[in-house]
Amino acid sequence: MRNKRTIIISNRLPVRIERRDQELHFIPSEGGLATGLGSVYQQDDNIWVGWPGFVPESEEEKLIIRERLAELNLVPVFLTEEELMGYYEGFSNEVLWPIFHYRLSYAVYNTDNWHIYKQVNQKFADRVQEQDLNEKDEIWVHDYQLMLLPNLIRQRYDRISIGYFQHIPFPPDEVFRSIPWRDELINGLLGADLIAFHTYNDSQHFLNACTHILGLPIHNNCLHVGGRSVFAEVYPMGIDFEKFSQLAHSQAIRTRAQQIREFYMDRKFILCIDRLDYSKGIIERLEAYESLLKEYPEMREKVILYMLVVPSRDTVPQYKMLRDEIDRMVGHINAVYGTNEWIPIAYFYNSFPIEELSALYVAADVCLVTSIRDGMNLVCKEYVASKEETDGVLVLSELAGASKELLEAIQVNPNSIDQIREGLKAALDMPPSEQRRRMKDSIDIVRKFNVRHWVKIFFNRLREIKTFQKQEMAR
Ligand code: GDG
Repeated sequence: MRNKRTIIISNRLPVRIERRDQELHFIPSEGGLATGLGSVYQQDDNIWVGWPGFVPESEEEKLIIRERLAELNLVPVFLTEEELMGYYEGFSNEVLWPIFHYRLSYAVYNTDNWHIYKQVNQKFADRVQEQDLNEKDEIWVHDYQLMLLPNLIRQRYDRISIGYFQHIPFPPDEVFRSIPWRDELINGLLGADLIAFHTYNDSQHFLNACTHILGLPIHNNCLHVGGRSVFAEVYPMGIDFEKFSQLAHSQAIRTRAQQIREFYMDRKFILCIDRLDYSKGIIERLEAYESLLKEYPEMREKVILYMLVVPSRDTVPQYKMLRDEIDRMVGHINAVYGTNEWIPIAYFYNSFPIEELSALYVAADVCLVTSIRDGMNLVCKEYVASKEETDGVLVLSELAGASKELLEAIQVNPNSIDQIREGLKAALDMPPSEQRRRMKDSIDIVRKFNVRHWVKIFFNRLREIKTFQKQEMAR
């Protein structure tokens, strides 16, 4: 009898494939999830199943990719351009993403895309089944692109342990009700034994949807589904604290941070890093920055807003419009307030290596996060982890999941331009002793509840639930 295996499943595999000089190159991802789960999927016979982020040109290329990925314990689910359009761009990003971020008017309900979403979830389930699982194995499904998968796996394996983690918010049940296929989505998740979210509110919204939409009875945070107990719980995700802390301490990064500060003439350095997304409040932040320059003219030439926006989903119409609007506003603010000696905003629509990100975190006097909705927001935690040696202040949206943990940040409502402006002003004026006191508390939290801790407590709980279910069945 073989040992127990763990199978991680997410939309994207933790690797990037590039075709250069007619050869395929495999670049491992440095993302937080990949680091946190690295110790899991790289061990023994464990695997990670997902889309490799690449559409092969031939069957022969598929075979090469499959073999190369197998060496890394990765199993690819190949998707066609049509599947990607319907499942990823269409259903995941034009229905689930806007609804789960409370943007009802952005949703585009298209039945064909829903069918493709179902078909792709089935394709993932088929690929999982080919892995020769047994009932002792453990499965961890990640995120909203795969909401139907837990139940598709459950139909084939009665007793197997299945966990699901949702990285984005879960909206109030009346918002969720807008989706025509909401019952199937909830039933899909209920195939799992443990359904986890970043915040208490998200888990409560999910439980409310189960009772108000499907009429399921709940006992505390436990649902009874076909004789099985299913738990909805809260596991706020952490970051790889050690990595960001070590980078921030390294001489190379400190030198680079110093160069950045000198380049911007030691002005007060406000940093924003986000993917291009309407949930991140980028427009609101630009309005607040303009308002700061207008209301406090003495701040002009004393500050710089360094804004890194990482390209994302820019074939979806709302994202394209957002990008145009950002271009327009940055142009407007720089043209109206800029001088020969000073450009108020340094804006980059690009992606930088992690070392450059780390140098920016070290250099920044203020990190400004203005999400209108955010499951967690890891950028603010990465900033905190980079601030053991240098001063800095975090201005954080109270509508990002991280606000429930980072209570010493200056918290603002991102829908209020006045609150963002005043939060920013307070951060810029904060005495160093207060900066250190507040940052120390935040560092302690981010260090303790890091990504490895998150993975550990999630699996511990999944095992505890399995034991509980076995005892329940024996009764
Ligand atoms: C979703 C949820 C939740 C950014 N620019 C570059 C770069 N990054 C990295 C950051 C950070 C990550 O991307 C962004 O994570 P966030 O959490 O801020 O946001 P989402 O991408 O929307 O993530 C979110 C998260 O899932 C986890 O559950 O917190 O709420 O929306 O790690 O460092 N990395 C590199 N270059 C860049 O230019 N290398």
